[in-house]
Amino acid sequence: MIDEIAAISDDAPARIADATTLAELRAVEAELTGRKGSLTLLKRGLGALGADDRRAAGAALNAAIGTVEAAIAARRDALERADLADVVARERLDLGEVPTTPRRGTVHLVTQTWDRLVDVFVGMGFVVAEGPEVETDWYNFEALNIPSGHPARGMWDTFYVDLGEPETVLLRTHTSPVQIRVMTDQAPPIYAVMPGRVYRRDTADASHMPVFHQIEGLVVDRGISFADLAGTLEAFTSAYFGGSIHSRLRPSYFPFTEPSAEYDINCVFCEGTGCRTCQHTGWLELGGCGMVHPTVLRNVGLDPEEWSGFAFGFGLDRLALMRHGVDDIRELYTGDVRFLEQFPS
Ligand code: FA5
Repeated sequence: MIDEIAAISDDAPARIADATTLAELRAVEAELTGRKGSLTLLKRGLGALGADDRRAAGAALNAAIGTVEAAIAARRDALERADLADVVARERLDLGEVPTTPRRGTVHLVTQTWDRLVDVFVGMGFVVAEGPEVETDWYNFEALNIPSGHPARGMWDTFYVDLGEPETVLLRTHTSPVQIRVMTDQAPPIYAVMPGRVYRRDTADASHMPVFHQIEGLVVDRGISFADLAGTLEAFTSAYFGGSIHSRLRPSYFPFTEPSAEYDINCVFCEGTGCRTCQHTGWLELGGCGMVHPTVLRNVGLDPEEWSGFAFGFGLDRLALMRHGVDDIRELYTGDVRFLEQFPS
């Protein structure tokens, strides 16, 4: 038996060292010291030996089992530590390294459009002005020649803010009140654009949102005519959409301009041949414009005999849709990354 113990003992260290996983080590352990392991079986055979041999073999066996158990424990410890190191390496979240390959977001298409429009108009000599989104009735309606009870108020379905006198504070329905603020704050000549967010009680559909954006334009100087308005808008159209798209002005009505017009461009989807988006007219409506009404000039203390001007107000979101050939305004506001990432900034 001593020889058998020696043979197993000699073999054991290499077998234990060869186990490269905890599962392999458990198998080796079972083969050596498990219930049916070789050393365990030898131990069971001790009873058959004579007293002297039993004592000698028992001592050798206990020593061998002790050595094997210690080697297994050491190997288990090493494998467990390696396992842990592996898990740590695999699950490591090195926050210090994240910014080296970050997933970059992009500027939202509406913001890109806002910036681009401002760039085009600044290039044409305009300055940029902004006004508050919560307005008073005076700026949003009265000063723009839309007195209370005027049927034109129905053109803009309004959200009122429950502050002060009923229906005197509201979420602006257009960027036109910023015209009044600019004319009140500075003397002509004025060449300004005013981008901003506006609110209307409109139901969302393919071309409407209750919260959207406009860009207003205002020119007040001596001797400004309708030809200046038409020329400015045509120059803007080419600069923003490229040379193949043209503008046209169609007679319309706004209380704060006289004469008034709708600003249309060739349909960017069919380039004027007629399609579903342009309702087969070949034209898309993007905003309103006209010559600043004499009453509006008087409301801000300007003499209409001395000063004249033009104004326009375009749907900024719709300009974005037309430039990029998107046919549903709601796409801009769902926050779907698959849509947004098509417009890298
Ligand atoms: C106005 O808001 C006038 N203030 C424009 C103006 C300014 C006329 C200066 C004359 C002088 P209108 O309500 O038509 O006009 O709106 C202008 C543009 O805003 C529309 O042509 C359209 O492009 C956009 N628009 C209007 N309602 C919505 C909406 N619910 N969602 C998205 N865009 C809209």
